[in-house]
Amino acid sequence: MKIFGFPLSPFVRKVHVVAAEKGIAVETVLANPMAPEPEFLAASPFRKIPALQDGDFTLADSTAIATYLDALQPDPPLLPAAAKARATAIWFEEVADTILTPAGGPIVFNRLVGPKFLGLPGDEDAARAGEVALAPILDYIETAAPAQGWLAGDQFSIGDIAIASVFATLRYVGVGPDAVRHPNTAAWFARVEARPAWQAVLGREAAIFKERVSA
Ligand SMILES: N[C@@H](CCC(=O)N[C@@H](CS)C(=O)NCC(=O)O)C(=O)O
Repeated sequence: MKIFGFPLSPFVRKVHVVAAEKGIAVETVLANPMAPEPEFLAASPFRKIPALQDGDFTLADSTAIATYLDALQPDPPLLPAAAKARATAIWFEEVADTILTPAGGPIVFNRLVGPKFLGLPGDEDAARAGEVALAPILDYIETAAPAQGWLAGDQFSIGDIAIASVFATLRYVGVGPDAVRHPNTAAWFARVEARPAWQAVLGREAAIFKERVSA
């Protein structure tokens, strides 16, 4: 099974962590939406990463891919069965995808992706506007982060993976939860980072970056 994308993307990281939690072996195929290879385009008609190819089956969108992986290998479940916990897990995945990423994206693009990877000048006003947008979202997550356990309750879920995946991207530009202002969030994030699946994915990611930077 192939996953197309670049590991800096929180959506790409999310599906890699889901696969790792479930013990599903995946091959990382580096894909650049701005210079798409035909194999990637065949899997992602709108040129978004991540995309997946499993034999003759192709799929794009991290939520769709996570749903596919969860159905292929239900154990461990990443969607709680109980109504409130399941809905809460989806809520946090949505917060990550539609609230946190749009706020943090301009910071990452204008301070890292544009200047360092694409040779484009960063728009510092847009990055600062992203920081302003990010602050209340981090404060909200602090109100929801549990002193113990996970965002949707006792069970680690797709909500934890989605939010932590955005934090891992934001860390590349030095923003995100602050241990003093957001102690519960920082402790919860440390618990996510201690998981073997997370460590395996982040280790592979570090190796890819090292290779690309030294190339
Ligand atoms: N809802 C999609 C979002 C995917 C997405 O926006 N990926 C970004 C990278 S973080 C992308 O491919 N951007 C390139 C483009 O929009 O052309 C998902 O969950 O996979």
